[in-house]
Formats: sequence, structure tokens, C-alpha cells
Amino acid sequence: MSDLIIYGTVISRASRTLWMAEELGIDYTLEKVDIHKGEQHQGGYDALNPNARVPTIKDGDLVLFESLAINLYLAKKHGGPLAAKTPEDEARAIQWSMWALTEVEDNSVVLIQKAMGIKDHDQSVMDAAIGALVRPLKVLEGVLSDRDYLLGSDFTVADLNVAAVLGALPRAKFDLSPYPKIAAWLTACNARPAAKRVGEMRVAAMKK
Ligand SMILES: N[C@@H](CCC(=O)N[C@@H](CS)C(=O)NCC(=O)O)C(=O)O
Repeated sequence: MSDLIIYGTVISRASRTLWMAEELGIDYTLEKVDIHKGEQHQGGYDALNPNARVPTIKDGDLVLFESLAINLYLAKKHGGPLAAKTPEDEARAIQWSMWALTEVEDNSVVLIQKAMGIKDHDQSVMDAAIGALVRPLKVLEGVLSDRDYLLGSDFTVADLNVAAVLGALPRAKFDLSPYPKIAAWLTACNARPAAKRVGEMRVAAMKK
């Protein structure tokens, strides 16, 4: 078994961590914890992550939860092109990760839950979620108007984390046409070979 163990499945936020591991080209083991079968409450998993949510990683003695924190850790540990090069860029990567979670995620989750038939949100809930996304999406559209990626000209952990959260929007058939910069950036992020591999894993898992 490899040193890095990722708990979860590709049809969950563990896909974010799988994307990072694939980008880094590191050895890892995916230990299946299927939330759709309630496995987050079984087999002592909640001793590892008391939130009983996925993903969690075990890396040597380190046990860590929160998908985007895991990705920041893995990028910093393994270095390479995805890692922030300066304390300032590291701070920006943390900023964007927190921004994605606090400004976007709750509302994008509403859309994807409806699209996947997980929850039957009524139209008022959907309209509120769509309405609340306008403000952060305008912010991101503005930021991407003078650069290709969030920290400049290269794809980094900041992009991976934000794209992993925003990736729910096209999957939920959310219309990104008012945000052409975001649409182009998200397409570029999702076209990365590592992202495609995870996408293929997701499609294969959905067929099972
Ligand atoms: N903020 C956490 C959220 C984790 C989370 O909610 N994961 C979902 C799967 S996508 C989960 O484990 N749900 C099971 C449950 O809530 O019981 C992260 O990003 O890691």
C-alpha cells in the first residue's frame, strides 16, 4: 500500500484530492468509503474523521480532512509547478480556496443536488442559489480578465481548488455564457490530463 491513502470515492469531493494526486503523479491508494452506502459511519471511519465525511487522507502519521486543505498540503509537500512559489502566492492560494468554499460551494451544491436527483429543491431554492452565485462569479470573471490563471500565467493549486468547486456548475447545466472568462478558464482546467483521468474515473463509477 502506498504512503498516501485517500478515503472516499470519485463520486464525491474526494475527486478533488484525486485530481491533485493525479496532477502530482504521486503514488496513492484510494480506500473506498461510499457515502451512498453509509460507509462513512461504518468500520471506524468516523474515528479517522469525526465529521464522517469524505475525503480524508492518511499520509504517514498525518490524518487530514477538508478536501481543499488536503490539496494545499499535498501541493506544498510535493512542490513542482502547482505549488505556490512565494508566501504571498501561498496566501493567495489559501484565499481563493476559502473563497470557493464560502462564496460558491453552498449554492453550487444546491444546483448539482437537483441535477443529480439527490434533492428535489423547489424553484424558489434554485432561484435563490442561482441569484447568490452572480456576485462571486462576477468577481472571478473580473479577476480572470487580465490573467490566464488565478496566480498569473500558470495553473496552480489555487486554480485546481477553485475549479474543483466550480466544476459542479457545468455538470449542473448552469449557464456560464455571461462569464466567458470563467468558461474558458474552467475548460482549460478541465482539459488537463489529470482532470480528464478523474473525469473518466467518475464516468466509469457512475456506470457501475
Ligand atoms: N468541506 C468538506 C465537505 C465534505 C463533504 O461534505 N463530503 C460529502 C461527500 S461529497 C460527504 O462526506 N457526505 C456524507 C455525509 O454528509 O454524511 C470537504 O470539502 O472535504
